[in-house]
Amino acid sequence: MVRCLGGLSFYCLLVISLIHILSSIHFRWEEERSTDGSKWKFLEHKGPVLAPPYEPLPGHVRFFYDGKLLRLSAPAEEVATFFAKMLDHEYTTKEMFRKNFYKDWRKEMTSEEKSKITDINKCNFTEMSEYFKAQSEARKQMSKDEKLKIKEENERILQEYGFCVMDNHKERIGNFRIEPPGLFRGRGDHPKMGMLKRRIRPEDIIINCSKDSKHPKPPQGTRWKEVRHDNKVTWLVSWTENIQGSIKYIMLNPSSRIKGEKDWQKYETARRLKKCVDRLRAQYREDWKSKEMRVRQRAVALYFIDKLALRAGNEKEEGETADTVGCCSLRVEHIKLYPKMDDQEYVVEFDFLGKDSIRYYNKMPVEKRVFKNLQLFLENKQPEDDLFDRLNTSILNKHLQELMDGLTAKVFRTYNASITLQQQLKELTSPDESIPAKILSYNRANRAVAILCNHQRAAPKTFEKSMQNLQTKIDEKQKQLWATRKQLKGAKTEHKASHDDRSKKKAVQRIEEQLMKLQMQATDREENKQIALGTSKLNYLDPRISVAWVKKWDVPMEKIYNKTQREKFAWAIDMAEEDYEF
Ligand SMILES: *[C@@H]1O[C@H](CO)[C@@H](O)[C@H](O)[C@H]1NC(C)=O
Ligand SMILES: *[C@@H]1O[C@H](CO)[C@@H](O)[C@H](O)[C@H]1NC(C)=O
Ligand SMILES: *[C@@H]1O[C@H](CO)[C@@H](O)[C@H](O)[C@H]1NC(C)=O
Ligand SMILES: *[C@@H]1O[C@H](CO)[C@@H](O)[C@H](O)[C@H]1NC(C)=O
Ligand SMILES: CC(=O)N[C@H]1CO[C@H](CO)[C@@H](O)[C@@H]1O
Repeated sequence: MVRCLGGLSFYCLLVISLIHILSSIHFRWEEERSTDGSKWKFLEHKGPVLAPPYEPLPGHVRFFYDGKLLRLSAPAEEVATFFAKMLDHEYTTKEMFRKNFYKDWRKEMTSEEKSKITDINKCNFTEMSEYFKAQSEARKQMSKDEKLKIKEENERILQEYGFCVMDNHKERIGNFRIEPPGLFRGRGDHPKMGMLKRRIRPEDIIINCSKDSKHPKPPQGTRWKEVRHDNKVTWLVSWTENIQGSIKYIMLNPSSRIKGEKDWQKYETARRLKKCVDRLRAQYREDWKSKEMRVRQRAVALYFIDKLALRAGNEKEEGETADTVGCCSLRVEHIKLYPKMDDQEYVVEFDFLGKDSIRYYNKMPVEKRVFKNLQLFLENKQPEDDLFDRLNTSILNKHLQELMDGLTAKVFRTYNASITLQQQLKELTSPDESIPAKILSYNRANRAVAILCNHQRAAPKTFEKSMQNLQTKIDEKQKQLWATRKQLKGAKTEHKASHDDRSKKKAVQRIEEQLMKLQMQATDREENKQIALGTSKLNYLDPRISVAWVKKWDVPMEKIYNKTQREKFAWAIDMAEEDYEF
């Protein structure tokens, strides 16, 4: 403001009055977070890196329509190249994709082009496609020097745009590049597949920064849509994408101190584990054969953490005195080995008190090498001796850090819980089922995860009573349905006015729906008797998986997340698209 008053340009006045107008508008994000107060006092950044402008194709790359050469105008050519780049992909054979693409492509054509090009099946994109393939081949063949140059240029851009100053800290910005235009893909048979994902121009972009900072400059001859100064949010830049109409943000890198984003970081770490988990597994399997006892113990402990989602040590709450253990503090008395049990070989039985004194009991067949190692670890030990005598929590945690930056036992849990939820949701959701049925499927997926994480509970005391109440409601609804059906039949035989007939029919339908909803609720409650869903939901499941699922199937968000949870996951609700993949 002070800075502005010094210059007192028209632009500054405009910005100030804009702020006054905007400050009266409340956005969802802020409403939910308002109690947190302001996120920063000073914020300065350089704005986004826009997608590079379109470079027209060289003259020798031709496009044919109905066998005849056709020179396209730059806007039409650009959109055609998006299609050409995907020509080898199955997408471009899909009817829906072709139809959506063609419709949006026509919007970019000149009227002459529109009159000439009337059938997408007569378009020949082959040369364009070949050209892009050759280009990508050439990129692979680049010399070291050329590669280095590109790397240096990227580094320069990172240094210039990749950081902001928030209060007294220089913070890394997450995704400061704006996605280039292209064709929307979507998952499965998305009805919008093939549509043109438009180029984001400065005029689409809203900038958030301090009044008294150096505002980012739009490219020469353009202007930003708006410049705002809102310290209740941590976004630096936002725009609305045209396919789903959702708002996109540029925000700080997970490494920043901002709260909420810690959560994000946690799940990003779990996603990094996803990428290297195969390597880690290969490594610990190799280590089972090590000559060193401490390495073997470490490797078996890691296997438990990976496969059983055990905690690393006994992270006791302050004042907790119960004899609880984690992986590293397991004692001989906590496991039993069975070379053969029922139909299975090499079974390990675990029985101990874990965090919060929740009993962990599990029988699991393990690999032969693990079993042999365990036998070795148990040799000449008393029941109260440590199973892993050459290991403690700090050694294990240090080892995990070396394997992957930020890796802890908890990351394995987060990874496994999240990936399991995603798989289960894919498996259990059928596209045609009703919303209540979808919610039941969601809760089932969530339950699979809770069981995996050992989030059990005793059945609530009120369980039987509340089940009975629900059953009474179901019985009443059932009677009501029969009665209404009967009336409808009666109306038909008496040739009553068709209007009455219709409203009876509607009533039957409505009651049927209500009945189904109650029945779903009963199933859900019964299945949930001894499982606590809250813990995994709040701590181990990447909320973007759930948000994406909700958006994909048009399920109301409040059926999945209650108010507290929606506040906690506001970042995910704003960020995740329906095609988000963990
Ligand atoms: C498309 O054009 C290429 C030459 O650019 C030609 O070899 C090919 O036969 C054409 N395809 C069709 C279906 O006309
Ligand atoms: C997750 O944990 C379960 C049970 O411990 C295990 O069977 C499964 O292989 C794990 N999944 C992944 C992807 O790690
Ligand atoms: C874990 O073991 C290492 C090496 O034996 C030892 O230096 C360290 O103090 C131990 N840490 C704890 C917390 O017991
Ligand atoms: C939302 O659910 C959590 C359990 O995950 C619970 O602790 C909390 O009280 C609930 N909040 C509201 C507002 O219902
Ligand atoms: C990038 C951006 O616009 N971020 C925030 C700036 O402030 C407004 C409210 O004034 C928020 O809606 C934006 O999310």
